[in-house]
Amino acid sequence: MLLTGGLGGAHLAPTLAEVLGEQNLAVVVNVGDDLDWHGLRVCPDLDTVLYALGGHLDRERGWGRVEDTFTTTDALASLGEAVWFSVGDRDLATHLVRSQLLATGRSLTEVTAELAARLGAGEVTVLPASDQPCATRLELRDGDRVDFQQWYVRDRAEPAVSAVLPGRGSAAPSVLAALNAAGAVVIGPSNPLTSIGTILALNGMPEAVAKVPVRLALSPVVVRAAEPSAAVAHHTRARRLLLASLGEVDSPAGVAAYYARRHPGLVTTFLLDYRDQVEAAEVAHHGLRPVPTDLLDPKELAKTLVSLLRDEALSPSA
Ligand code: FO1
Repeated sequence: MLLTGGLGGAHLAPTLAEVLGEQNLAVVVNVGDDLDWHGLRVCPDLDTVLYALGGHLDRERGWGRVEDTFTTTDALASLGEAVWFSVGDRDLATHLVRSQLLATGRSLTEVTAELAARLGAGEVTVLPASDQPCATRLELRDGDRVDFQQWYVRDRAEPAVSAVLPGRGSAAPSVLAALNAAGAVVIGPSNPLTSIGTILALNGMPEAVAKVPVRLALSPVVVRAAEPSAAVAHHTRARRLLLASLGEVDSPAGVAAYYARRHPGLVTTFLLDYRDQVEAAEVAHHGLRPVPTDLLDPKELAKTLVSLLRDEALSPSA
């Protein structure tokens, strides 16, 4: 099983699907970034994972659909609407279908399965972390509270944050069932606070994850490598600012320390990039087993995951 936000998961989910076989992979996706936009339920992280699995993701931008147009957004602007959150015309279709299916009373889990089938996401099971709306809010240094997307998009992740306030909600029943049956869980290379932290803040989630025999996490940051793309650059800057605001360090050792402190014993093995292996000793110091690999090469990463998932599954669980 993979726990993920948007961008990080978009790269890892297809790789894990290849390594494990689509029918053996369930992806639990953060729903804290979700927002109601012009009466529609928009689920950025779910859509990023669904689009990545279905081959529709605009990887350049890091979200939305390839070759999308923004005619509707332009028309909204001409009608005097705020368009700081701009939605592509093809992407809009997904929000219309999701909102219409939700209006029939189906759960977000059921609606996501329907969308996954229609978007050609294959046999991978894509699960919202919760079926309840539990949008993340951020408390700013100046005392204001804003929704995650307001901070991340409208305010370009600039305001200093004093606290991440995960939405109140419970882990979706299908997530708990999947975790109960899982042999391994991989915590994806997503924002440890606003993507992974929000998943682990859901009622029932930490206990369920802790029961999974093999528990790996991937560093969301490769400090000693060039920025892969412009889209990731904003993502990285936002994560760095957020972690710095909260006194955390945006480095493999810093993220390992965060997981060890906030969720003691939850993560047993921590994958960091070989370019950052100078930090391996500090990761081990926090009680996580460091495993250097090439986080920027999906093939290399897949090989490491296969050997880890096979070895750890065979060795007595920690
Ligand atoms: N990110 C932006 O920086 N600007 C946008 O206008 C924007 C629109 C948008 C629409 C749909 C969607 O699924 C994602 C969108 N994103 C946009 C990205 C979104 O804020 C991020 O994908 C996550 O929420 C951060 O993890």
